[in-house]
Order: sequence, then structure tokens, then C-alpha cells
Amino acid sequence: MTADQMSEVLRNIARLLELKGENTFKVRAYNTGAEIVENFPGDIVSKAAANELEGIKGLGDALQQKLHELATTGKLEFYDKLKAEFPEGIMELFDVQGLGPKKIVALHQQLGVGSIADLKRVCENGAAAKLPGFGEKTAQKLLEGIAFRQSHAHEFRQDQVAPIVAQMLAMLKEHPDVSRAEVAGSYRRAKETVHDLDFLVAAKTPAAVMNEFVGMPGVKQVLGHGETKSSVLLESGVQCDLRAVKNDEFAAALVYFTGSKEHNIVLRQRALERGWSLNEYGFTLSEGVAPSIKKQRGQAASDTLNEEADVYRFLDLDFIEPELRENTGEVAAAESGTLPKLVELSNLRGCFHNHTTASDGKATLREMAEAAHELGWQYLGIADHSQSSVIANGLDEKRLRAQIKEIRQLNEEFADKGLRLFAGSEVDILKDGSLDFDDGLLGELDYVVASVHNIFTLSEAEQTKRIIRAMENPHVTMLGHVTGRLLLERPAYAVNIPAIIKAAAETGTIIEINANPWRLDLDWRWWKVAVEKGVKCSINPDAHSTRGLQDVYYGVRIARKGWLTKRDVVNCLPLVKMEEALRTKRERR
Ligand code: DGT
Ligand code: CA
Ligand code: CA
Ligand code: ZN
Repeated sequence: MTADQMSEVLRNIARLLELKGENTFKVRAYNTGAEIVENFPGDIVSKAAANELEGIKGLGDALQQKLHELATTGKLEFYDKLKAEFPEGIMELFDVQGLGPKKIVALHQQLGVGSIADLKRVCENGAAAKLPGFGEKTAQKLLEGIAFRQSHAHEFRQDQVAPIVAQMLAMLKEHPDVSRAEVAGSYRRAKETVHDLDFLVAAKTPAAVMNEFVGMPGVKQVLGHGETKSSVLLESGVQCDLRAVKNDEFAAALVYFTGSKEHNIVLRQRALERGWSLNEYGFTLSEGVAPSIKKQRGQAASDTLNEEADVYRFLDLDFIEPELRENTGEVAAAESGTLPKLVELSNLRGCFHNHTTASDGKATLREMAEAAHELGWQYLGIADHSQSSVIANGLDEKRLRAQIKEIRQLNEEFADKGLRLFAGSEVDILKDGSLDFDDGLLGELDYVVASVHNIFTLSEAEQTKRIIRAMENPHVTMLGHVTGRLLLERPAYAVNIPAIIKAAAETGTIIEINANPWRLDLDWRWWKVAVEKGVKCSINPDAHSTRGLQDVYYGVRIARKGWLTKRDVVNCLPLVKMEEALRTKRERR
């Protein structure tokens, strides 16, 4: 049981209690509990197991006991009983875009809807539209939401699979028969979503490893169980494939199973041109190569391949980082020695898009500053929501001015520690492209992140014009989550990205990679174009808690996938250079 799993159970209880019509205090207690567990700065699972939760603010006796039961038994009787009162598919409904608890209650109580399939039926047959507060338009929107979800069924975001990967690698590496273990496939290539997880081990006698793999806790179904190849479906719905090879085949196998397919095809073609055939076990001489050459070169080259770099060297290529293996020019660049030196997590010196308790964050300004210092950063930008974002408790002018003052004061204290706080704002871009604060106030800030948070349904031309107008404001330092997408949940709104990139270059506006694993926006596929035009990137976690700061990890992976170097990413700059960079656009006119 992990902290995330415990938190999910509490959140699900809150949802089910809400469906039952329980009072809001009780519902809120579970939601608060879920947040506390999720953001707890320590090992809350061990604490719960040891019955040491007393004194944690917001966790009452009842919740403490439930967490103890979960941590020690992996189960919760109260939750199981509660779930049994509802149809099995009820929780799926919470994942449909545009469907909140109130609507789910209405659908459940009045139309007996208990799954996505039921929901689809009542939206199609007109029954949903007749419910109070629904209407034709809502039913249509729900159908679109269902269709989007179904088109991404069996996909998972990075944050959903990262903990599984860590656990699985730990388990495999610990096995006495395993000499090497790696994750391969789309996860290793840092795709924003993956279909399944692929693991590779080097093992002399793989049978015991395969047995342990198919028998591990959390396996719901064994899809395949062979001597060198097995496949399981986990309770979480994630499929994991495991391959075992001999140690001297490991390097070639890792290249093969990391993919992508398209990258592999180019490598294999290159091998053929050199008289070798390449498969998952290594290079062997192609059929038809003259026996004299065979004798001279030896039958197989596999035993000379110890690491992936050896495989690439064999093909006269520089080593290609896994993130780049999508056949978008990486092989040509590896041949000519022009691959970029990709940005690394340790290059970051700070970041800019972060929220505090002043708007919808969970940590105070001071807590966020301390966490940034703990991460070894030189600076942290605070960008709480602006007044139009009412649901997110956006700051009005008065509260923002007060926050600026607070930040300036805190800076005096943190100067000794070597951390600088920048006063910013995540300012809403209004419908016409104007901003939520006037230029006077924006000018008092150290920087501004401008974002679209509503009216996603404008035409592409209008949405593009709206965003470009915002970028034309000299106070707008950077553009937040450019397309508004939520991976697997909500598609990007219609917007002309090349036009946005062009305007960013012309106005000197930085574009963010929103590193929240739900967003990873701007998408990695656009960054080569952006960098060619001279656009700079800021890797921003959009943190709503101290733990959220660590989402920069996902952002760095996506930046690497977009071929970005440390020079392309502004928040790799040391403090003094960063201060200059924040002023550049404003001083252009
Ligand atoms: P996904 O769909 O997110 O699981 O993406 P991948 O890339 O992880 O795809 P997967 O799991 O089907 O296969 C893992 C790797 O194995 C893939 O990236 C390349 C390699 N591979 C699998 N099937 C083939 C194939 O038919 N031809 C070649 N050249 N490579 C393959
Ligand atoms: Ca895969
Ligand atoms: Ca696979
Ligand atoms: Zn935002």
C-alpha cells in the first residue's frame, strides 16, 4: 500500500458518501484526509501502520483508524461495504469530463446509471437530456467526453505508471538470478502516455524470475507465462511484459525493446547496408555474405556489445538517448555528430509556475520557499491565480499587492540561504486576449505567466488571436499550458500552434512546458520548431503543494524528448542571468 493508494481510497469514500447524500462535513473530512495523505512530507504509510498518526492536523480518530487498517491489512472493511452498495462501474463516471457528483447522483438515482455504458445509453436515447439541469447540450458534451476517454482506453499517464516501474525494477534487480534489469518501451522513451510497460532482464536461468514475476502481489491475471517471456495484467489495469535474455544479448535487446518501432527499422536497415542483420539478440552476418568475410569478421558480434552505446558504435553512430528514438532525425544527427546534449534535472536552478494557499495551493508561501531551498534551487517564482479564476480563489489587486509585499519581506530572510523568490502571477487571458490585471499592477511584478482557463470553445482563429494578443503585452513573460489539454481526459482546444510559436519568437515570450503529468503542455513534438525560431522554454511544475515541485522531473523528460538542451531552458540559468532574462522582454520597447 502506497500513500497515493491510501489517498485514493479516502477520495473514493468521499465520492461514495456524496452519492449516498451524506452530510457535507463528513464528505469534506475524507477529502481533506486524502489531501493530507497525498501531501504528507514523510512516510505516512509507516506512520499509519505504527499507529502514530495522532496530532496530524485534519486527521480525526475515525480516519486514523481507517488508515491504520489500510496500512496494515491493505484493505478497509468500511470501504468494501460502501462500494458494495453501488454498481461496480460507478467510479468510472467520475472520470468523465463534465460530470460532477451532483450530476452523477441525479443520473444514478433517477435513471439507474451505474457505469459508462449506462451513461452512454441514456445520453443517446434522450433520457439524460430530460433531467433537470441537463439538456441536449450537456448530453452531447457527455457523449464527447465518453468518446475521448474510449479513444484513450488502456493508456496511462507517466504519474500512473512511474511508481509501478520503480517497484518492479527494485523487485527484478533484487532477484538473485538477475544480473541486469531495465524498463524499456515507450516508458523509457518518455512518451507522455503509455499502453503497457516493458521490462528486460539479463538472467542465466530465467525460469525462477518468470515465476516470481507472474506470482507477485498485485497481479490480477497472467496473460502469458513462458521461459523467457511473460506478461501480466495488474490490479491497476496496467499490463507489464517481461523479457529475459542472456547477459551478452542484453545491450541489443534493450535497444530493440526500447524502440520505437520506427527507430528500430532505421537501425536494422543500416545494419543490412553493412552486411549484418540486427535483431533482439544482436548482430549476425546477413545471409549471402561471402564465407571468406564471415570467417574474417566472425559469425556474430553480440559478445562485443556490452552496452547500448556499443550497438550504436557498431553502426557508426553516436549514442542516441532513449527519449530521442522516434525516427525524427536522430539517426542522421548521430551519424554527423550533431545530437544535442540534452537538459538534465540537475541543470534546473528554479521554476516559475507555482501556487500557494493564497489561491488554490496546499502549501504556504514560506513552505514553498523552504521546499525550493531544500531542492537546492536558487530561485522560486510564485504565480497564484488572478481574480477571474474564482473557483481557484484567484487574488484580486489588493491581495496580490499584499502578496508582493510579503514576498519582498521573505526575500530579506531567505537571501542568507541563497534563495530568491520572484513575485509573479498566473494571469487569466480574458476572452478578447486582454489580461485580468492592468499594466500598472503587472509592471509591479517580477514576471507574469499568462494562461487560458475558460472559454475553450472559440474557433481556432479566435483562440489563436486571443493568445497572441496576450503575448503582445510586454509584461507577459511566459505563456502557461498552451493548449489546455488534460491527458486522457480533455483534448487540447483548437489553436494554431505554429502561429503561437511564431508570435512567441517575435514578442520574446517564453513558452512553458507545464510539467504536471496531466498536461506536459506544450507537447514535445513542437519544441524543435520552437527552438529553431529562437523561442525559449521554461520547465514549470504548476505546483499546488511542496511535493508538486518535484513534477519538474516529468517536465525534464518531456523537454529531453523535445531535443532541448540546457541553453534552451531559461530556468537552467543561474540567478543573476535569470533576473536579466525576466527583464529582457519588458526592456525591448
Ligand atoms: P506502447 O504502445 O506505449 O506500449 O509503445 P511501445 O513502444 O512500448 O510498444 P510495445 O510495448 O508494443 O513494444 C515495445 C518495443 O518493442 C517497441 O517500442 C519496439 C519493439 N517492438 C515490438 N514489436 C515490434 C515489431 O514488430 N517490430 C519492431 N521493429 N520492433 C518491435
Ligand atoms: Ca510498451
Ligand atoms: Ca509491450
Ligand atoms: Zn493554470
